[in-house]
This record gives sequence, structure tokens and C-alpha cells, in this order.
Amino acid sequence: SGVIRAQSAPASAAAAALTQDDLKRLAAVRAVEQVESGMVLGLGTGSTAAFAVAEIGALLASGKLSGIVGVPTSKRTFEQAQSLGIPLSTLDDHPRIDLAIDGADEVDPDLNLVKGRGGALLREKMVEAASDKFIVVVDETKLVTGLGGSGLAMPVEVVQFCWKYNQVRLQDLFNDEGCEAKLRLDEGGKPYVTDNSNYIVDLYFKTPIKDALAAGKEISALEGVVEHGLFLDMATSVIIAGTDGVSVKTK
Ligand code: ABF
Repeated sequence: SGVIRAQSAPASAAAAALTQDDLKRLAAVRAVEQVESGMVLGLGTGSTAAFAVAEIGALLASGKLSGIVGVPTSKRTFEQAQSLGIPLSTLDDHPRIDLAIDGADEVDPDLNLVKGRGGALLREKMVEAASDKFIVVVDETKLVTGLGGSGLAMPVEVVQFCWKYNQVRLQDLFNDEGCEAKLRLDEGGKPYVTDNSNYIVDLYFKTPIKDALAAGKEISALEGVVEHGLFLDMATSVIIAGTDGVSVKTK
């Protein structure tokens, strides 16, 4: 794993002028090069994935792509794709997807991911698990040596009923790793509600998770947990845009 297959470096003057949004767009556009007419596509969520959705919309509008069906991973992405005229469907109608393109919050050297800081982890995980190929698009700020090591949230989606049970149980599970489990709040200070009407308990680790596979299994085993943001062994490739160019890491 972790083999760099392609690299292209922009001239340093141009590289210096690239914003983080430029990098996100570069990664997204590179991923969309893998899209072929007639494909069923998983459409990701977040600012990086939104560039991919926009590019797919533009290629459809210009006639360079046709016969695409998109399966969005969130209500937000549904609305964006719909506004671009991308034909949409559901996972029920398309339980097998050819290719999914989505962003991530963290990417480790083995292409394992933390996702879901944007709150869409459940639909993202289901759509991406259903996909033959899953391309992750990130700028280089998302690279970590170990998952949970960025100090930012690792989300766990839980049912609303007795969410405190899960907060306490999650806190207990990772107390030794200096983890804090907190209910996610929205801008109004109310519990954040996901597209599937659940809550999110965010886990804040002080150091990278020691054994992400074991952690994922322990979290999933808790009653009332719907899904977690550890996406292990799911990405087919990761496209990373940095100021030195775009690189593609493939399993
Ligand atoms: C989705 O959007 C999520 O899984 C992740 O939380 C987020 C990344 O957003 P961005 O591309 O805006 O950093 O991919």
C-alpha cells in the first residue's frame, strides 16, 4: 500500500499562489477523470467532494459525460447535485455503485480514514461500502501518521434515545487514551441532528488511536451506536493535492 503512482508538480510560482480551495478542486477534478459515461456514482459530502460534484455537473452539461446516475451521501449533496441537473437515485434502487468520490477528515499512511466531521458519516459509509471503487479526495492538510491524531473530532452517530448512555460508554472505552466524548451541538447550542435523525458523540483523542480496527469494533458493539467515522480498508485510492502537486496513493 501507499505507492505513489503519479505525480505532477506545478511551477513553484503557481504553487505558491494556490489556496486550500484550489488544492481541493485539483484533487476533485483529478478524481472525476475516472468517471465514465453510464456509471452509477456515489456523490460525497463536504467542501472537497462538492468540487467533484460540480465537475460532474459541468461535464454532463457540456455533453462530455452522459448516462450518469448519482447516489448522494447527504441531503446537502442531494440539493447541490439536483441544482446541477445530475440525475439522482437512491441506494435502494442502486445497491451496487461503480465509483464513489468523497472527502475525508484524516488519511493515514495505509489509506484508512476518519470521516464524518461534516455529519454525513452514516450515508457516506453505506454508499462507499456499496461502491466497487472509492476514491478519496483531500488536500495535504488531511494527512496524519495515526487516526485520531489531529486533535479534531472522530464522530460516532448514536440514536437520540439515551445518548448519554453512549457518551458515558464511549468515554469509558477510551479514557485510558486521554479521550473526551462530547455530544455535538449545532450553532444554536442544541444537539446536532443528522440526516437520519440521530445525534453525534464526538471523540477527541489526545494521541492517535492505538488500534483503530479494535476501536471500531468496540464502538460498533455498543447498543445504540449507529455508525462511527473510522473508515478502515475502504478507500481504493486517495488523491492528495499539495503545493508540490497532485499525488495518487493506491492500495
Ligand atoms: C466529508 O466531508 C466527510 O466525511 C468529512 O467529514 C468532510 C470533509 O470535508 P472537507 O472536504 O470540507 O474538508 O467528506
